[in-house]
Amino acid sequence: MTAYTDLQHEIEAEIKAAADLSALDAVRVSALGKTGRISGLLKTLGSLPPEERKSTGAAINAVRDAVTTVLEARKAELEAAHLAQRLEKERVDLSLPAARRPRGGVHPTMQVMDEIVAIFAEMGFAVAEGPDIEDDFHNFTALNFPEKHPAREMHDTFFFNPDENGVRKLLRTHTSPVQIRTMVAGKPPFRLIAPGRVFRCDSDQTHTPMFHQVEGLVIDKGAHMGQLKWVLETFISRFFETDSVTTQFRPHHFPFTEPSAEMDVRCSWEKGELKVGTGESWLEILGCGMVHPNVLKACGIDPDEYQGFAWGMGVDRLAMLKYGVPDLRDMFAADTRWLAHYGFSGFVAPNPASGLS
Ligand code: 2NL
Repeated sequence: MTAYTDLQHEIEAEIKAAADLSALDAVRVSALGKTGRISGLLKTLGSLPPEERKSTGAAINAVRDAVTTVLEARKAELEAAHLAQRLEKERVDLSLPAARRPRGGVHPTMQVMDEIVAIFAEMGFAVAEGPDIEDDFHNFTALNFPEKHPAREMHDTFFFNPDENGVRKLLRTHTSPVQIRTMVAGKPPFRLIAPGRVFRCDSDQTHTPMFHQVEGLVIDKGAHMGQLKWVLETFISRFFETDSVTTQFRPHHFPFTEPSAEMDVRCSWEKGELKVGTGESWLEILGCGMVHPNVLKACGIDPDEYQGFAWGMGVDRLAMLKYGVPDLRDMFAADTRWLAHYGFSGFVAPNPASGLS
């Protein structure tokens, strides 16, 4: 049986020499595969005299079994080596510090926007959104702006060039059109806020051509100014995280509300730092009023059945006040050093329960 022993040794040597799993599989196929060397030997059995078949068959099977055993052992060895190599290569040391501190952060305007949304959402207000590009009807006409109102003029509003029908679109100057669209599309009662960017053709120390606003609207049968006062004072108390909120309402004028007011909160400035709640100063926070009957009519709501109150506030200014940003123009300078100082973590969403800031 030396011929078989030689073959066995030859194959075993090849198995040992196989450097990886694919080389080993090639050896397996060439030895044990359908047309492999050992299978070839088994096929010769039929041509042997019957008395030799049994012993020769047993001898070939013994070679096959021996080769199979060596093959399995080498396979296990190569697999273990492969796994060890992968584990070494893909090793992660979880005790290492992060490679780099995360760059960027949540802009104070967006932080405050999220805080405002969180407070009103908890009070049961829905959040509505709409397009930045608006038309005359939703931005002005439905809001009871007289045809010749100065806010419609070029110096306040960014108008687009008129289209082929002479209709000119514009960049919304407030988020009120969002509420108009919501009222036109739905049925009262409404209780919603509309956060978003707004645009006015105005740029100086206290004005940027783009800024952010949150407006609020309540439409219901018995809505009244006492509720407006409660909603706004509750908001101020949560936003500035103080229990002692004193407000004053100064008469004002907006085309879309009647009566209209501006609301101030009592505050003090100590070493340039704002404290809301107590003090001798008043801080102007927002404008508000009872929704003008003409606005309700423009939205298909009967002013004899429903009434409402609304308000609007500038988010960027509130962010500056709450977080001590001194200059409005830095807010939109896109300076990453400024953001590193004034920015917030993107991993902590404002929540009235766990804390706003
Ligand atoms: C301000 C004043 C205000 C409103 C916005 C409003 C919206 C509709 C109907 C009536 Cl659909 N009113 N919004 C009301 C009063 C004041 O904003 O100084 N914003 C920065």
